[in-house]
Amino acid sequence: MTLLPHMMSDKDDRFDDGDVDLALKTKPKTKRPPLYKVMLLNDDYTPMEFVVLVLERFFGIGHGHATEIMLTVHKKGLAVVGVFPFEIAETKVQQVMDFARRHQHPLQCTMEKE
Ligand code: TYC
Repeated sequence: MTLLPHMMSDKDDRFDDGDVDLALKTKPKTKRPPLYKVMLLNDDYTPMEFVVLVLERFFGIGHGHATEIMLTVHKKGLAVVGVFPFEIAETKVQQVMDFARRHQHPLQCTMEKE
């Protein structure tokens, strides 16, 4: 409890609950985890339908929206396909890179801090 001037007294401790003011003035630290953008990069060889499948399978994106995102990557060179905490972003990147490699497509998936 922070004592207001009218509560302060050497002999009267009725208002003193014994806590430490520093503890009250410290911000409650409920920091959100940093977020990471997961991106797909364009290339000249990966089939469009494969990229759509990746977006559906690993990012839970519906066929229509997945097709739009794929075309954005195709035209602009890259697109953010999701934003996640570090470990989830890392897992998505690994899953996509592994899936692409198994199918011998050069598709690249990367992450960067938001
Ligand atoms: N550019 C590829 C093609 O013309 C399609 C493609 C789209 C590849 C998105 C990668 O992340 C990508 N077949």
